[in-house]
Amino acid sequence: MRLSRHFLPVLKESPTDAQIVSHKLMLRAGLVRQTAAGIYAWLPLGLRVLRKIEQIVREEQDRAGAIELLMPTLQSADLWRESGRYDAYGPEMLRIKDRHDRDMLYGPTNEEMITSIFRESARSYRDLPRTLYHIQWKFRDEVRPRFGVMRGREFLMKDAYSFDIDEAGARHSYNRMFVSYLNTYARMGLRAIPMQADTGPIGGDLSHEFIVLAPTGESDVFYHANWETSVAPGAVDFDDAETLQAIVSGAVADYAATDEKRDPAREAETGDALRQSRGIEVGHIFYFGEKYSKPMGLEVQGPDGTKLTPHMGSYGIGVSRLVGAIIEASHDEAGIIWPDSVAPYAVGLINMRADDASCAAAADDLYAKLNAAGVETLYDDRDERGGAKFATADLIGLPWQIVVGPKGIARGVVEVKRRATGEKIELSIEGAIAKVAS
Ligand code: P5A
Repeated sequence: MRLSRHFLPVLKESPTDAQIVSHKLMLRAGLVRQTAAGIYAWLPLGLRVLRKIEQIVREEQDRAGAIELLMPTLQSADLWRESGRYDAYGPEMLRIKDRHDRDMLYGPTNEEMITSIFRESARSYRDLPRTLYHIQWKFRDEVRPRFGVMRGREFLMKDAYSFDIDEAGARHSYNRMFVSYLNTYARMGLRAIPMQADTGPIGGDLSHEFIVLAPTGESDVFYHANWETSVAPGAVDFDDAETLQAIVSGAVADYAATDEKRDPAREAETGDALRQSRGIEVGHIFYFGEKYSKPMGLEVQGPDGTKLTPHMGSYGIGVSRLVGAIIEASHDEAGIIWPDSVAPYAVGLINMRADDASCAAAADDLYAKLNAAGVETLYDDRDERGGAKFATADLIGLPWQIVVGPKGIARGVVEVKRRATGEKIELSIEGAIAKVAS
């Protein structure tokens, strides 16, 4: 994409209404614009990042055996009356009336809707286990929407729902998602620590939050120092219950909890390895058994002919919040530093001298070659000073910068800079393409 024809409204000044660095950078780099309190439009660059994150989440859900569908954002209040949550949910629920005066709502989550969909077609234990998910916008009328997309009112969530024949099956599904989450965040360059957590309005007695450590995070957290060096489990056998149990109980044994669940006994056990920090909740998983299936009358025929009520869990990832969380975890004074896996483009190609014919021809040629090699490139072909182009490139944080200047071109070389380290090397055109494509 040529920057001269793109829509990338960057801001020179730091916006005063933004308090935390990720929010400031998202506005400055032209990723989002607020359209109402806690509601954001995704501009082209931000949308590309959102889509990359969404795709990683999707691939890892698919790998964990979950099946994608898409449910609507608007829901009927009657569904929520079946579970008893319509009144219980409180003022965070955006309640709407249609022209026939029927009560509707903009979904804050989908436990009721998925239970009713599953109820219509699941007949026997052979229809279990199943985990279904979608990636869809949610609305929660937060009292204090703040920090940009971190705590929005409208936000994008991946929510998955598992249906199992009994509690043991449901715990297995829970564990499988647990492991899959660690891999999902690792692919985005994040270390997310699973922590025992409260279940709030979703319910149930088993729940973990996934927390990215950041000084600007909204949660107070406690964890074992081991989590600072732990790595994602990688490819594990999801169907081996023992392996899964070892990973999940290992995580819990290594002690991590949000503030509400802080336990003095565990603290004594952890000793001087106890760490306190602030963190961003990028995911939350729940096991709640029959909490929705029972009142909503979801039943299937068991192997012995008697009816059984499936045990359920739900699993959320804050897809739009992750954009902010990744920036909190990866930036410097000059701007964002995107991990390769979620970067809006892999390369920022900079023509230092738009007024120099040989420079422009070389940059055009390199741009064509990068495209042909399948490298996602943002080509800064604007009629601007080199300095302004460098500042924009650092601000928007593409992993690689390739700089085409008159002196280099005379010698047949360009400069390749790695945004994360600042390391610069001179390479031939072919060498530069090979470097960024690898
Ligand atoms: C799990 C999936 C649920 O809603 N029902 C379906 C369960 N869990 S949750 O913890 O309430 O939300 C899941 C994740 O969504 C993100 N999130 C938000 N992101 C941005 N702005 C908000 N206001 C917001 N609220 C929740 C979080 O990442 C959370 O972990």
